[in-house]
Amino acid sequence: MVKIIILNGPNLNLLGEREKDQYGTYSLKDIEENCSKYADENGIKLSTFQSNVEGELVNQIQKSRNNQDGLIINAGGYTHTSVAIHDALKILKIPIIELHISNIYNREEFRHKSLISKVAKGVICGFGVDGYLMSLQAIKKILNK
Ligand code: CA2
Repeated sequence: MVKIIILNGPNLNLLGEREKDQYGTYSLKDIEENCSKYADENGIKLSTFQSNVEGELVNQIQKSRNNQDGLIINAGGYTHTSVAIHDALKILKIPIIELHISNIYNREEFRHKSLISKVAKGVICGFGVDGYLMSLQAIKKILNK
């Protein structure tokens, strides 16, 4: 069974509550339940983690180096600023998918730069919350090769 973790960064705990035109109407709980269903049907042991705190995300990334086969991360606003998250991800030897609900390249200029892309196998962005399932499918395909 492959082990995959989905990490979500700051403010993503508020999904479905505000900015619905940008991020949709589903809550993070809805998304995680949907991903868990897919995981159960596809032989994936799925873990999920959300934090608004940069260091907690770094801790979780470090833990993943010994007990996960793949990692999906929507680092939220830290995508564009966090050297610490970039450095923690760089240590991992497992495939990493960078995920964004919105298309960060057709938004404000400050969102066009990602510190995560450099250490990610690939990026899924702009497909709304469907991107979470797409990321799971993509990482499963990489791991089954
Ligand atoms: O599109 C994405 O997934 C982002 O990672 C979301 C981040 C944003 O800073 C990135 O540039 C792109 C922000 C997440 C904020 O989520 C909210 C959800 C509901 C209400 C308010 C914010």
